[in-house]
Amino acid sequence: MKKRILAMTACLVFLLSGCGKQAQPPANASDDKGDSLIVVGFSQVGAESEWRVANTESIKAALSEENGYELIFDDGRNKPENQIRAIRNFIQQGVDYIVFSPIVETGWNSILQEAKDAGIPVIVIDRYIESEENGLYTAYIGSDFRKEGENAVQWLEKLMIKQGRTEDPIQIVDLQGTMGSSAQIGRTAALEQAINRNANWVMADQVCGDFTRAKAYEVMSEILTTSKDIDVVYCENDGMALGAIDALEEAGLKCNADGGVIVISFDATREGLKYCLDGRIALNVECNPLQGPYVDEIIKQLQNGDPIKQEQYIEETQFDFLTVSQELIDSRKY
Ligand code: GYE
Repeated sequence: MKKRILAMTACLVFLLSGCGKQAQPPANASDDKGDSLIVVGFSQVGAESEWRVANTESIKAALSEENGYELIFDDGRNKPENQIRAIRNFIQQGVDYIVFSPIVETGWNSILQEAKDAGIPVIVIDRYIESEENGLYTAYIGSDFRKEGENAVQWLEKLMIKQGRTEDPIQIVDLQGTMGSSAQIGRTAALEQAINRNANWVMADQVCGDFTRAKAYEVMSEILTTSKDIDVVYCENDGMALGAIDALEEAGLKCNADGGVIVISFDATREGLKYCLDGRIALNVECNPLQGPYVDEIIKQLQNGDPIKQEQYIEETQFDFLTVSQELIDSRKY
């Protein structure tokens, strides 16, 4: 940390004097400040969704300079190889901590071993890592995606019973998130299991929409060219729900839980909840992106040598077209 800060300070002083500016920082002020800042490298998945943007903002706000941090942010642009490169750079720069949201669950063992060998604690956020060895990361903070999926399918099971639709086939389309990501794996698994236990539920189509509105619109439009006999579209995030609704409405279908196509979504961003309020999304299962304060707390605990919780799952809820309200949307932070 020291070396980097000193080099940067030297550069800054050089630039300032070169420009002939009078106000130079007092000799040691910047050094003192630099030395006391905790340097964190943050490797983010990308910017594929509203959820992701809110997640990035939350980490940036919590790990701010005023709060004692120097944050080095890297956008992985949805490619694991970019994240590996970013983490390797963080190690070379000698950061104090690495915060890492893995795009997919596998393929991280050797880079995490490099971080471990360098003595840099890694805090995994949002999605999980399937690691063969224990101790390759220090802490995890995120969501229970399997539980989110379970909440969604249980809600649908209850609705189907209420509507007396337990015999006629229920045609379900699953728009999946990025394949191999924990959010996709958990949410898809819950739906597949529910289809197995409900004799009249049919997986009409299962396609990857990559967590983006554009891709979901494209794949949903394609599906609709072969069949419009669809009862439920299970969208594994809000962006994809919006894309699917664009395609469904364009094809002349209505999206609602009362005789129309039942759209289920995850995230419960403000935009997603607006669709829920007008009934176009029937159910929106919350996935909380505001993980910055949790990361800050863990780092502060590690700094103080206090015990930490190794795994933390954030509390989440769900909203349907009957329980959502304008006040709730207005009070939403993302
Ligand atoms: O649901 C989706 C995002 O991993 C929980 O990734 C996250 C998911 C989220 O792009 O919108």
